[in-house]
Amino acid sequence: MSVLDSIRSARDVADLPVEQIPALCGELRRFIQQVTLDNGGHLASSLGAVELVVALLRVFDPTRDRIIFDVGHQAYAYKILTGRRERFHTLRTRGGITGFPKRGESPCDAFDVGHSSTSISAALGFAKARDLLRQRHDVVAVIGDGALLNGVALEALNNIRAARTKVIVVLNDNGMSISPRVGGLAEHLARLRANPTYLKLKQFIKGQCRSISGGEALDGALSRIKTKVKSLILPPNMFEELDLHYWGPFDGHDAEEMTEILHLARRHPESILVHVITKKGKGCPEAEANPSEFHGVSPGTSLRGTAAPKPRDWSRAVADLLEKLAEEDPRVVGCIAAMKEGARLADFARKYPTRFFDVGIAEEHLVTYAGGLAAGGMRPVVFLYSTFLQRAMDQLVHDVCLPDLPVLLAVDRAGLVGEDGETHQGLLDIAWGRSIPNLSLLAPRDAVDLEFMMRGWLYRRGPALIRYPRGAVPHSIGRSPERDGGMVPWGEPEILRRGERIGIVAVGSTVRLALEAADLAEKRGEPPLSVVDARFLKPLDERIYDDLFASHEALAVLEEGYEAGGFGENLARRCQERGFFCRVIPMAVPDRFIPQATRAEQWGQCGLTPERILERIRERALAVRPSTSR
Ligand SMILES: Cc1ncc(C[n+]2csc(CCOP(=O)(O)OP(=O)(O)O)c2C)c(N)n1
Repeated sequence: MSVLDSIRSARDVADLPVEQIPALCGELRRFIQQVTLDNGGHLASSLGAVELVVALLRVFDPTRDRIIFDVGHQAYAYKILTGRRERFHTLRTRGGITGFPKRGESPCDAFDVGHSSTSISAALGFAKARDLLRQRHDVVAVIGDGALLNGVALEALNNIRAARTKVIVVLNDNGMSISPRVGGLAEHLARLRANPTYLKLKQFIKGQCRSISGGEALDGALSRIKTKVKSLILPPNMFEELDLHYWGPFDGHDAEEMTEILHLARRHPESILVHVITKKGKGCPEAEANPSEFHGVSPGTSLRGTAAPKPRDWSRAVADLLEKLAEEDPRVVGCIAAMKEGARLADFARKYPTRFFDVGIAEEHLVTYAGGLAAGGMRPVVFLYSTFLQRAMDQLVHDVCLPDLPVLLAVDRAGLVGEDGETHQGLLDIAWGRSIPNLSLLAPRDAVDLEFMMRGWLYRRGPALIRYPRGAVPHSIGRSPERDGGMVPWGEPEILRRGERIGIVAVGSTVRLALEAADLAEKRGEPPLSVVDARFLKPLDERIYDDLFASHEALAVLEEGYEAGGFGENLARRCQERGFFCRVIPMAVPDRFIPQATRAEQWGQCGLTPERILERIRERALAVRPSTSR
């Protein structure tokens, strides 16, 4: 029986003889690697946090203490050791173990996470609630060095003194975000990491730990540490300046040392930050050598590179166009928040190092920074995943759209994202984007329109948001040879097929689906359906839509976004207001969080299949047949 087999619950980790810990960590690593390569997920970060997780579970009781992981992408070992080993092979699949901690999945998951830098705020909240309810347990935030440099985390650090409570912050420092971390504070961390004074202090704390047996000895040790700290001439330390005691740096792969330090931190009377150094990808040579590539892997990845070559994706197409536009116009610059790899911007960054800005995980700053660049005369293209744009909505409204600045938001992973699940769905940008004055909202169906739109933005005024989904980019959809080269003008929808009484208006990624539904209707001998590619969700070409309302009894509207506040709802309202009898039927994502599954499964769950679209048209439109107003 392996050591891992003997672990049924977190309690067993605490009771494990110390000499078995290395074997446990090795087995955990192999298990995480195997499942993550098969199912996809966050490999390098989870491999780097194995000993840290084991140490946390030897010191804290996860059912009583609250351990809050930041992002949660490093918590696979935690999931496995807290009763989810048997189901771990279902990681990130439909109905399976989720890729991030989730309260509904286990009582050991203290907080739902996925977006970065929330752990210290949540920990402070938990600690305050504990104090007010007169409970006694520990609250621990485990945060990476990339996530720590985000505004939300810094706001929480700033609040620690005022909150007058106790939290333990474990800073898991691997020197990396997805790519190497960037910025002035990042360098501050590097200095702390390398500082010999702190190393001496570390030796001292370690010495004290070894000598501690009971409470009295601990008190003595702590006060000696305090005196010692004071007696040392310490270089500036941002944490100490914020009244947060700083201990470290420690070797995060020495589970025994980590256990000792966490025991001590637990008994320390005030809030404390324990700085732990780890290696991203630890134990897997390929991931250690290339932690960015193995940060997140897709299903079926092999360590020697992905088995099947992947088709060109939307991110690549947008990144290539950025390069083209940058060649043509020296004002064009690219801006991103720590997602260079996902957005395929590494080539651009190499080619235009002075015109590429990675601000770290700092979406709010990113958008306002782009506003400043635009006001100063540049043409910034801001790359954001739709889900992370949520962080920067105020900046988009206040710092870009209100001053009507020429910023292009390239919104990637817009729509259903698949295995990352609920936290990462990009379903709100249409509803929000539509409501913001001055912002043009564009959804290309293929690479041809993508280029037309990006170029169009460059030679026009004002901000625009262009949304595109995860996955392969079709070069061209529904373009007849005679029409090629003749693009439909800026702002207009494109009528791809003219049917009789019923039509489908499709947004971006759903155009192909609309064509498939129309093909299916034809195959079944039903009256031909019109298919319209909306292209521009805002502003709306009112004349063309009035014509469509007038000439159709029913129009289904497909979009990969929430139905509430979506494009379909908007068209329905408009149609009604203008007094047409056309029935507009929004077909989009229903009003709930959509859990992890493949993207195709999620489309199915939301009724976005040709069969279901025809059924819904039949149910809603053909049941009652009003006369048309022409
Ligand atoms: C608000 C937000 N922006 C971007 C991301 C994408 N993301 C996930 S993990 C990660 C890097 C985090 O770096 P760090 O905290 O140092 O952890 P590491 O991966 O190095 O273990 C990023 C940028 C996110 N989850 N949330």
